[in-house]
Amino acid sequence: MRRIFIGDLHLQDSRPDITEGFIRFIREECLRCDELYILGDLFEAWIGDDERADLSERVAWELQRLRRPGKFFIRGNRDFLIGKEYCDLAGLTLLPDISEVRLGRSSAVILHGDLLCTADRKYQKYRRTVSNPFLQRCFLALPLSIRKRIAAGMRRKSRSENSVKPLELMEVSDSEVLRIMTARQCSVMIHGHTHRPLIRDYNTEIFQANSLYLPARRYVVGAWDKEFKYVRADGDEVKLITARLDGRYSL
Ligand code: LP5
Ligand code: MN
Repeated sequence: MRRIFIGDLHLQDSRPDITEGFIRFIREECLRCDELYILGDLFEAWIGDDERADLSERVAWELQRLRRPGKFFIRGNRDFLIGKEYCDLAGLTLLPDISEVRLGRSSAVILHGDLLCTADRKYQKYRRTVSNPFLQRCFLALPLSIRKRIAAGMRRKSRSENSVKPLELMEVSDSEVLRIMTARQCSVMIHGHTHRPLIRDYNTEIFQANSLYLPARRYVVGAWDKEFKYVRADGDEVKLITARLDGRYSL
């Protein structure tokens, strides 16, 4: 069973090269896999399923006609408003923010990754606020033009705050990583969000459901640009692959 994990594509009209690269990836790489997991931030910013934009419709169409792999989606901090309507259009199964997938002998916990940045108190407080269903309903009831203006204002504010935030604050907290992996009995974690792809080994063994202890290992997928990194798992053989938008792949 081959599974592919990607995230942080940040698809937007100003980067048609990434959209084309993603479509190529779907048509070539994803055709050879059984399951595709999109770990959030598929789009640069999502203001509601009712915004019928050419970009998101094209992406939905390409994903929908990809018959073979199962397609799963976890929301990111840019597209947490993606709902059932868009997922149905794209043939995506919407998964909870923290989910699990079995990889051969081990289990993996998968998530966008923003929940792991617990040192960034201000962000976590903001996240709790915008996760409020009532606030989301009020936002979605606004005219699209106003929603666009608010989203642009939030992006500006986020960019300006991030430019002065210390990097340690925006990094994931290892204690939170191990807390989640232990609680869920998953020796593998796969996420994105930080845009700093890596493989991190921990000196901690995690009890697996099948009575095995396996060392904890965390994989971070990268943001999409001319080059990007994604995770491919064949059974429990997991690799972080470097790929290019033009379709040339290497390990
Ligand atoms: O996204 P990125 O990489 O810049 O930074 C994130 C965190 N920032 C965010 C904010 C998003 O970028 C905004 C996306 C808009 C989505 C669509 C709108 C839907 C609205 C629905 C309302 C119910 O997630 C950033 C982290 C960083 O990752 C690293 O982890 O640090 O966190 C922040 O910047 C949080 C700030 O500290 C405070 C939040 C700024 C927004 C405040 C609202 C102001 C409203 C202004 C309106 C005109
Ligand atoms: Mn993110």
